[in-house]
Amino acid sequence: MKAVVFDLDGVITDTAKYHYQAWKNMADKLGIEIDIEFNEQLKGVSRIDSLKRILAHGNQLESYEPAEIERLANEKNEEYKDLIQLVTAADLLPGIESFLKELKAHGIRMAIGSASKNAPAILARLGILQDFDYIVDVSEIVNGKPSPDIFLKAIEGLGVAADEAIGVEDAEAGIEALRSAGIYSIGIGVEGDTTLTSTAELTYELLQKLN
Ligand code: G16
Ligand code: MG
Repeated sequence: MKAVVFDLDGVITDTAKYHYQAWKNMADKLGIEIDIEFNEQLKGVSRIDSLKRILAHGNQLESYEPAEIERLANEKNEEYKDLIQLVTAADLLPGIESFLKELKAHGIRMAIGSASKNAPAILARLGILQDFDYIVDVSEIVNGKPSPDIFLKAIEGLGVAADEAIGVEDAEAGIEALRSAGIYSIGIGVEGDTTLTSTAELTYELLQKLN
C-alpha cells in the first residue's frame, strides 16, 4: 500500500450541512420540499446532478432549460461559498488530523478525490491543503461518482496502481466508484471492503492490517 485517496465531504469534514442549507433555500424558492433524509441522496453527487434530483423530486425537471438549470446551480454555489467561509481547522472530522500526520510520517502518498469544485478552498480553510500530493480537478472529469473516473484520475495523479491504493468514502456512489476503479475501499458509515462507523477509527495500523 503506497497511497490513500480521500473523499472530502463526510470523510475529511462535514460540508453536507452547508450543501443542505444552500439547497434547502434554493428548493424553497422553487416551491419544492426537501428534508434532511432527501439530502442523503445528494451526498457525493455533483452540483448539477444534485439540482436535477431536486427538480425531479418536485416534478419540475421538465420545466427548466439547461441554461436555467446552470444559472440556479451557480446561485446555490454562491450561497455555499459564503457558508464555507465558516469552516476552520476545528471542523476536521475526528481522527483525521492525526491520521494524515501518521500517513505522512510513513511516506504514504495522499490524494483528494472529491466531487466538489470547492475542494481546494475547503482544504485551505481546514489548513491541510499542503498535506495532499494530488487533488483531482473535477472540472476535468466527465462522469461523476459512481463512475470510477475521479478515483482513476487520483491514482494517475499520484503515480500509483489501483492495487497500491486504498480509498476512504462515506457515500454509496463513492464506494461503487472505488470498486469500479479496482481500489480497496474503507466505508465510513457505509458498507465498503472494510466498514467503519467513524473516521476516528482510521489509523496507519489499521491500513497495515488490510495489506
Ligand atoms: C461533495 C458533496 C455533494 C456535492 C458535491 C459537489 O462530494 O457530497 O453533496 O454536490 O461535492 O460539490 P460542489 O458544488 O462544491 O462542486 P464529495 O465527493 O466530496 O463527497
Ligand atoms: Mg462524501
